[in-house]
Amino acid sequence: MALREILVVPDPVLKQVSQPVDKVDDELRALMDDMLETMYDAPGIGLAAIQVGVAKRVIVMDLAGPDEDKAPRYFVNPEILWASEETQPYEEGCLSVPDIFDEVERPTQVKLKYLNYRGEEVIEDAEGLFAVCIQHEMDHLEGVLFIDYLSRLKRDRAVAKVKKQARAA
Ligand code: GNR
Ligand code: NI
Repeated sequence: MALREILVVPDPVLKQVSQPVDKVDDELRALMDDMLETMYDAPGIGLAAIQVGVAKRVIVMDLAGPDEDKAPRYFVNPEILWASEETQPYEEGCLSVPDIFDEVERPTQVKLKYLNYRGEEVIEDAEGLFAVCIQHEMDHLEGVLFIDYLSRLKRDRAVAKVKKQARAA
């Protein structure tokens, strides 16, 4: 396993649309292992492959709290089969937009279909933080960041702040 570099705004790679995976094989599992290690190191609760520069429809996630056992999850070619009419605001952050947090409104519940680490098809309902996180990660697969839902003023300020931090680092 290896740590990979997490891309930050305004890297144009983050705007790419990721491509479907045709086979969950050992090479893809090696990518998912690296992504999980990178996510834990950051630390974050989710990571999409495009955030490490790989335009594949792959997501890793672990929503376990600091005192809980690790609970890694893997999503390949995820699709949303259904989303609730009801929406809910949540204060989001993103490893590709470090130190910026703002409220995003998304469907409260979604029904998902994806392939797991073993390449098996899974259908699952998500709510709460799981629903927030999977929708945030699936946006990355379309080149969309949570700041894209904010006003242009807020988005421009967020990118400027990240750029300034990068210069200072
Ligand atoms: O670590 C993360 N925390 C988070 C908090 C609220 C809503 C979404 C997220 S995902 C984020 C990691 C990340 O950038 N994934 O793409
Ligand atoms: Ni993100």
